[in-house]
Amino acid sequence: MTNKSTIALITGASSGIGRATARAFAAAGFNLIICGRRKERLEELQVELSQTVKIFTRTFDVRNNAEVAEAIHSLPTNWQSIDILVNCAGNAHGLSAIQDGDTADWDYMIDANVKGLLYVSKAIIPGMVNRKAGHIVNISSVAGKYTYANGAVYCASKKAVEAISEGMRLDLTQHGIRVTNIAPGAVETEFSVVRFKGDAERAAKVYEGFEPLKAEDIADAILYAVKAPKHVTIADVTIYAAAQAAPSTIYRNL
Ligand code: 8X3
Repeated sequence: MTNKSTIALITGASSGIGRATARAFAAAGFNLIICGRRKERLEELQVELSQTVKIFTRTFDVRNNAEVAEAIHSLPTNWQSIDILVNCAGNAHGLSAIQDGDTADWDYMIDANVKGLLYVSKAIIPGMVNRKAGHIVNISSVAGKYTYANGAVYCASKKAVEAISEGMRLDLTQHGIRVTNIAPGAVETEFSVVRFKGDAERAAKVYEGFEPLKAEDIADAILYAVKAPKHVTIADVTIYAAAQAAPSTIYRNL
């Protein structure tokens, strides 16, 4: 994929891995459609990155299929040929044993992490199929590789992302579309603050005693995957912090 007129759409671009990916892609010269729920944050990022490349923003909640379809289908003609889709929107809500789980948290995770990813993809894939080109990067998690205690529904949502990535690759390879699944381990972003509903102290403990991944570490891998030569598909990447061996196995200096 050449840098010149590459258009990438990133969901969840207002923070964390999505925002770091937007910055990495802008540095690589890609024009960007940055999407998220938080308009002001997207606008701040737009101001920052529009020094380098063309930036278009779209504010929507991936859980709302009508909003997603409207936001994507109403893109100006010169923004419609999306070359790269990065499905980054999604989060964890709560960390509880299954018997104590909050059904509103379950709905949020399934609706955003699974159904939201599908809604956005559904709005973009037909254009890629018509153009016989494209690259989809789905942000999964090591939680999609191994289930951990108190994380059944989050892990289930990420296992679904893994299955969707495989299924997309099976269905779309023949149409010239590459699919990359990236599974990060412990990345210090707003992830744990959101999971613990704003409890920053509890969130900070998740990353205590070791050097966690940064959002930029994941953005580097995403950029590597999309810049790979056309005959190469980076299918699946799992990324841990050096001190982490599995989701719940972290060697800490405490
Ligand atoms: C984020 C990684 O291990 O907290 O998806 O679930 S983990």
